[in-house]
Amino acid sequence: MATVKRSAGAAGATAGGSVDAVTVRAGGAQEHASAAESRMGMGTRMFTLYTTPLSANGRKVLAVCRHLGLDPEVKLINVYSGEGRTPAYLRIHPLGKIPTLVDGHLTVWESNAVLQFMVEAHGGNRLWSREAKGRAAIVRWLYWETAEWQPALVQVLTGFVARELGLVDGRTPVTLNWSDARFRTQAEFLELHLRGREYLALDELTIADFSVAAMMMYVRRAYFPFSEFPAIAAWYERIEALEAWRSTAVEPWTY
Ligand SMILES: N[C@@H](CCC(=O)N[C@@H](CS)C(=O)NCC(=O)O)C(=O)O
Repeated sequence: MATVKRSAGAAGATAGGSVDAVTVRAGGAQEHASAAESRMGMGTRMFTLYTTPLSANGRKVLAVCRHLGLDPEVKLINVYSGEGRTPAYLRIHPLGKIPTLVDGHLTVWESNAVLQFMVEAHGGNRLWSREAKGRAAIVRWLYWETAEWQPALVQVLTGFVARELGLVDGRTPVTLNWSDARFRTQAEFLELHLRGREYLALDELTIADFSVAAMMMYVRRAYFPFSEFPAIAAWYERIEALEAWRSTAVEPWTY
């Protein structure tokens, strides 16, 4: 979520959690590159991910890595405790946001652009499509996620997420307005699309599913009106059943 305020110390200790399942290494890049290359085959280039599984945008890239069996160097940046604002990190991403991927001289920010780069450059086009029409079917959901779905959910969830991360006084009242017009417009759109479908963009799992599911990691705890949206509920259960999804969950988002 983009708008949760930072507060020194909050939630920092939880950043590790089960994310070691996606291989967290703070060691030297060269050393890790050789190890990764020997595991992944000749010619596979190592990359570095700056991220945190505490956030939806951060977790989506970790889950896709896990699903594809990619083994990047992961540097955990807890943006909620100010780690995105250090001079060292601001040199990598001047906006201080995560996730950011660095591959040689290339730096990629924006989580959905990171997903696209990972599947093309490192994932053998799995969770992706080699056809222009297939790619268009996927990419429209990536844009929709950034432009419509995430902002709609942020509007409902910001106070709640801030409280759960310990960024605001625990006694601050939190309103979860699932009647919010902007949310309902987008949720009804998603619900209609998912009726009769297993996955969002194609007949198989793609990065569109990981992207759109990412913000859902907050909602089980936040009384999302699943009974009104049965197709969303069934689809999200399919995502939750994925090992890649489960293994990248950390407190407080572990249900
Ligand atoms: N649209 C961006 C949003 C990135 C973003 O706002 N990340 C949040 C965490 S989810 C962040 O780093 N916030 C810290 C800050 O804004 O200082 C993406 O999809 O990557």
